[in-house]
Amino acid sequence: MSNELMLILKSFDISSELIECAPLGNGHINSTFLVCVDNKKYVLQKINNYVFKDVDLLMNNYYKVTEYLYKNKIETIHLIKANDEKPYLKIGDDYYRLYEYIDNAIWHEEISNLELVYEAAKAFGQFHKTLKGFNAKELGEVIPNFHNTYQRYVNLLNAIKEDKMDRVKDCLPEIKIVNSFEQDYNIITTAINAGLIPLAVTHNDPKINNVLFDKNSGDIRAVIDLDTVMPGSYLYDFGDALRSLFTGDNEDSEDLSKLKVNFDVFETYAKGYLSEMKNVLTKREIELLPFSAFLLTIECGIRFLEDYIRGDVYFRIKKPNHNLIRARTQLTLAKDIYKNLDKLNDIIDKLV
Ligand code: GN1
Ligand code: MG
Repeated sequence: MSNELMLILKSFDISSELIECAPLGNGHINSTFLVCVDNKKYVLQKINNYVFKDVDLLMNNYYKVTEYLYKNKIETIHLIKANDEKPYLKIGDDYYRLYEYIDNAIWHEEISNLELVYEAAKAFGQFHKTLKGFNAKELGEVIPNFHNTYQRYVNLLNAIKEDKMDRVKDCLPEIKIVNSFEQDYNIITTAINAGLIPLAVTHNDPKINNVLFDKNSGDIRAVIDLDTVMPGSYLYDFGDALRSLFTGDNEDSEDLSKLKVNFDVFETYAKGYLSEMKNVLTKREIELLPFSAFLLTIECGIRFLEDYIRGDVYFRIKKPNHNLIRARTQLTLAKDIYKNLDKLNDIIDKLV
């Protein structure tokens, strides 16, 4: 057992004998471990403080939201407080959090059937609906302008101008695609500023693998990965969930023909989400549901492209062109969603 790990656990008041510590999950940002001590299981995460500049703010959000969910009888992550009563631990420049492992639960990396899509949509709908009672203004902005697509675009333009790694020459077609949608990037933020869309508590990483299901019954258990919970728009989560479902395991694929709208998935997700949120969403939000899938997808492409141009400083990569490959998949998908917006709007019209 490494001394560092022992010290960390001790700071969370756990001094029994460690049995096992193994990597868990496959996020791009934090490092996550399953830690078994005596007969209890915990999740230990080293928080990436390059990505999350203000860990104290992040962990305060995390704590407030999980407490609120818990009080409202929604199963959630139970953070263990460190010896100084903070819900995280700082050692030198490193930050850690520890929480109880949610046992007898499974998650799905991919969707094997539409029922699962429906359930995941319901889980995020339930998350939104429950947190509607929580004032979003009580939360800090973990990553400022996280889903401000226009700002993401400006960041990309700056990276292109600087071109420090001399990589712009490798991605001219991708830059051209991004430029062609410039007029669409501020549609949601404009509606928020005009008061047509409320500021709400949003998850901001609504992937299928962030929903835990009961191992035996298959019922929804909890929504996890709460790092990016912050004030935002319900549309950010709706759009990003569809982006991630349409992408499936093709985020790294060089076969771009797979990056397409799946109408059944869209309809099922919308159905599941609206079963919880139909009476909460405003007219403008409902109108923008299909558009949000496009916007969040192109935004993700913009982010990967910017990171490729800057030299892969944000997203962990496994091969040299990884972020450019990721950008290509997301831009291809975004174009396909855009092309099909009328059909997607018809689906929503039918549902409401
Ligand atoms: C990052 O680490 P992971 O896979 O949960 C990113 C998301 C992106 C996603 C793309 C904090 O999430 O915004 O959509 O990669 N998270 C952060 O795969 O930037
Ligand atoms: Mg995540």
